Amino acid sequence: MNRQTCFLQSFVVALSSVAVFVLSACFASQRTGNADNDAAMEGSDRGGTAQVGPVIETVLTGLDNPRGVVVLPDGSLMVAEAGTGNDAPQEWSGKLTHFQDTNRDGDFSDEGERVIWLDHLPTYNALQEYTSRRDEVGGPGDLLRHTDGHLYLSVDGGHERVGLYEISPYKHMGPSLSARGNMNGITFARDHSHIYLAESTANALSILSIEDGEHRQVTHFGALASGQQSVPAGVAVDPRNGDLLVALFSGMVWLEDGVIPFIPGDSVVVRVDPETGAIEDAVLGLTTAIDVAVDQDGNIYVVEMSSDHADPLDPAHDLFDPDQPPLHGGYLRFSGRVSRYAPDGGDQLVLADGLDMPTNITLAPDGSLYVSTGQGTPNRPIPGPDGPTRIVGEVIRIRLPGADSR
Ligand SMILES: [Ca+2]
Ligand SMILES: [Ca+2]
Ligand SMILES: [Ca+2]
Repeated sequence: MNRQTCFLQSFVVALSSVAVFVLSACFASQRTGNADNDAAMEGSDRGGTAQVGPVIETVLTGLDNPRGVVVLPDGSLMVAEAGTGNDAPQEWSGKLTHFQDTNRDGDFSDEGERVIWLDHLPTYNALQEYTSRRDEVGGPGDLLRHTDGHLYLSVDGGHERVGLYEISPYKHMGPSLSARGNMNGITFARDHSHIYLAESTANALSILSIEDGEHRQVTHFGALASGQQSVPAGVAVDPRNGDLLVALFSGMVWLEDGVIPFIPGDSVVVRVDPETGAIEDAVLGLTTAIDVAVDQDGNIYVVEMSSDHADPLDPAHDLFDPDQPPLHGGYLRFSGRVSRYAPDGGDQLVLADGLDMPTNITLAPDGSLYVSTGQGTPNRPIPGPDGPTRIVGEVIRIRLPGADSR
């Protein structure tokens, strides 16, 4: 827990325009890593981080496909987990958990620090459900916290078990507000009266009224550069003007001699006018952009899940056999990253690289970023940067130099 981590993959060095940033960030991160972990956890070493790069810490590990993260006012975390992907109903393992460091020792592993709010929520793996040849787990997904204390959780449990649920501060899960299709990413309108939905199956962005459940499509996304479906995966509101930033993950490309799962560089983040639905490019040249966040100054944070495809799986592959050979399983593992772009989409700064299949990003009130990693069947053997390893769901925190800290 709390280990300071510097992610640097050698191929990044080839990207000369960003290499200097990454290298300086990593060396700075290592220096900061020598600081007292507890001080780093408490964010009390603010003066010492003035000139250094991002500090990356693992705050939660051993999870089953962590997805949406909410940071509560007291610094505790609510985390949605999509589960293991075992879709036998008696084995459903999707859940929502409250992680609170009650003894303030910098971890969430002490007695009573993990309180499960909801469990036994549906989970499935796309390998069997859609014979996708990829190890991809669905279940509880994105998570929001309303100013009135309610949580909103999107669930994609397979077999059309999709929904958007309101969860009371007393842990009661209400009926679904919408079940029209997959809602991979959700975000509040600035006044919290409505929720925007990134609908990957419909290739659309919609808006839902919390009061009466009225649903309206804001825009539909057309094909990307190679003719593939856009597959909106993440959505965020620009706090300056209410624009929506939407991560278009990109779908499969059918060629005469076969299917390409995705084409590196074809994924984008677009900016959508919430009134007119007009779409303009925000960040181009991405690969599997899966989530996005925007800060008060309009800077755009983008999560790319993987840099390439690798080792597609046979649909009959036993994902739960711990003795299988280490295979990537559709996506090149440990090649995800988090970048920050200027409001106009320029000036890329890589904040974290070499991440294992990150899926979700949350910008906390103190300016730190929480990123969920380790998509796929928990414990499945995979190739790692230092040899064979296994899939582990984690939440990392990225603290930026100069950001507010509590
Ligand atoms: Ca603790
Ligand atoms: Ca402890
Ligand atoms: Ca999200």
